[in-house]
Amino acid sequence: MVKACQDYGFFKLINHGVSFDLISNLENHALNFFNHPQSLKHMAAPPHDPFGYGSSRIGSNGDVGRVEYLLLSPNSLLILHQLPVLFRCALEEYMVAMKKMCCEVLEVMAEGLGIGERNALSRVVGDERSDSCFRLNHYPPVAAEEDGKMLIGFGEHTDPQIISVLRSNNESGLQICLNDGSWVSIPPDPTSFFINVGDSLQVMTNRRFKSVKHRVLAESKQSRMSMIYFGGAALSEKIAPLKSLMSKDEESLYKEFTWLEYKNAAYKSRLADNRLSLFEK
Ligand code: GA4
Repeated sequence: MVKACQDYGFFKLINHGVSFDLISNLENHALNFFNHPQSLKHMAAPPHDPFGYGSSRIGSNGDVGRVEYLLLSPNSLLILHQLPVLFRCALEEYMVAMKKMCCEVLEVMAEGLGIGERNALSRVVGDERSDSCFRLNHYPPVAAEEDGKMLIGFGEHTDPQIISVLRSNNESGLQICLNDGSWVSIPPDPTSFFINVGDSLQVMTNRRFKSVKHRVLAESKQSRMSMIYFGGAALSEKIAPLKSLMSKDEESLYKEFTWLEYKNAAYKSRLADNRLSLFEK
């Protein structure tokens, strides 16, 4: 796991123990939601709020993609009462399972990194004030006349949080960027999860782990759906290299900042920007 995070910032998680029923129950509710008419879906989009339903636009700085989505936080779930109760229950249950899984993965990572304190990373995401969010992305099928064109579903970017846990249906599209700049397609696997190292974990490991650049191409003749949990820190948490990981004379490669500061900067940026460069020493 440590080697994968160092070399790619990405790996596939198998034998994760999350029940398939929990996953497919949420998937069914989500597909049902995306099958509703556009006008109805837009009712689940509070104005000036990144959360809720969105289509084509990603963030508020001019990025677009061939995707529609629901972006949620545990709190926004309470406000979006337009969503059916059973859908909200499925979302809540899934988010709880993802938070637990993020913590387990982060504990294994800490152990692999040789950090004595097993919860040095997991306590940040496990904190009850942690600012995590969740995204359902629905990529419509590509029409025959569009076949062969390179259509961008979700443009290249790194995730700002600590780790992200992605699960998709059996349709392709996800690609990750390797060190040499080449793009590699990730074969879909609906029974597994894919873990991305985010910008915050790159900082917490003083660049031992790499925040992975990834994107989604719209290339499938069936619709692709992915669900991603972004495990983040509490707003007031200082994002800095773990002392227990640093060798004697090692210095932090980053200026000090809180997750709130990083998040504010991220929300002002364009999707493909290198957000960490602002905080490098
Ligand atoms: C990328 C990872 C998550 O999907 C997200 C995205 C967020 C958004 O869609 O509102 C951002 C993007 C993401 C980073 C830069 C800004 C903010 C869109 C955008 C252009 C929810 C997140 O946390 O950062």
